Amino acid sequence: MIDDKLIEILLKSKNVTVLTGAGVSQESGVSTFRDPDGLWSKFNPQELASMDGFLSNPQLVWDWYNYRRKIIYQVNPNPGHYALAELENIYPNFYLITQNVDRLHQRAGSSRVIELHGNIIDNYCKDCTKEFHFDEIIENIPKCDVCGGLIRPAVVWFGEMLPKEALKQAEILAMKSDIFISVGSSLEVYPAANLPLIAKNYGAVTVDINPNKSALSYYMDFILQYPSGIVLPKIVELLKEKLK
Ligand code: BV8
Ligand code: ZN
Repeated sequence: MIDDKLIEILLKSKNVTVLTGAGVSQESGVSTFRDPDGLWSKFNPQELASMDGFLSNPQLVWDWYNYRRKIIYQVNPNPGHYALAELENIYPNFYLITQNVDRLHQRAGSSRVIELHGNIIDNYCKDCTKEFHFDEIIENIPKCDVCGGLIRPAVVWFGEMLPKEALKQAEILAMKSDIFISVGSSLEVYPAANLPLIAKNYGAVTVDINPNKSALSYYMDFILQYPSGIVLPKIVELLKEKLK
């Protein structure tokens, strides 16, 4: 499953960077946008996850995020999340860049996490950006108590800029990486999908962990077509054996 050469390279690496996508949460039961669930499959996620979609039907978009929040509140991190948290203990210069909004990495113990697309737990007012945290699911879309504006989830929608600081830090990490590992991402969403290319251009060894091919698999030095929940714990186990 895992090429000895990859383990050798990992053992020699100092700056190890991982970029995760929705696939890493799949084994926790958080399906990606293409939910088999009939309720949402008739909507195009790219429309729902956009300001236009929100403005044209705020309650529908709010319902969609509530549907996803309910799932996230019921699931747990999987072995892939925990393995990534372990890598943080093995490498002082390990960083985790995620496109995911479910905060499962943090729940698995990862602390050096860069969220490129925000998170689905927090909210803020669309007009005055006041932040709102709700302990339970609010069925009807709430309004800001300061300016009356609609409250929205703290995610980055399609067509919205990514948080500047997070993107800058991610690009610098990509440039500095000895090895850059993409896990569970189709690598179709930009600018996140630029990161493995930046890493490669700056000399990193690149790895793609995805049971299917991603948009950039053919660029990668190593392709591991297995579920992340299987292969990441295996990599950690092999590293720990060698580091004993
Ligand atoms: C921006 C938060 C400037 C919301 C998300 C035309 C060409 C190129 C780019 C563009 C274009 N038109 C517009 C753009 C820019 C656009 C973009 O990239 N569009 C793409 C779709 C073409 N990007 C943006 O809009 C970004 N902003 O660029 O601002 C700008 C402004 C205006 C106009 C242009 C530019 C903002 C992007 C952020 C969007 N927000 N999420 C929410 O979640 O509701 S992105 C959303 O998609 C999620 O974050 C999710 O992570 C991501 C999907 O990507 P993946 O994570 O890779 O997930 P995916 O489902 O695709 O793939 C999962 C993979 O897992 C699969 O490959 C599968 O095989 C694998 N898998 C399955 N099981 C497992 C597994 N892997 C491992 N183990 C398993 N067990
Ligand atoms: Zn407000």
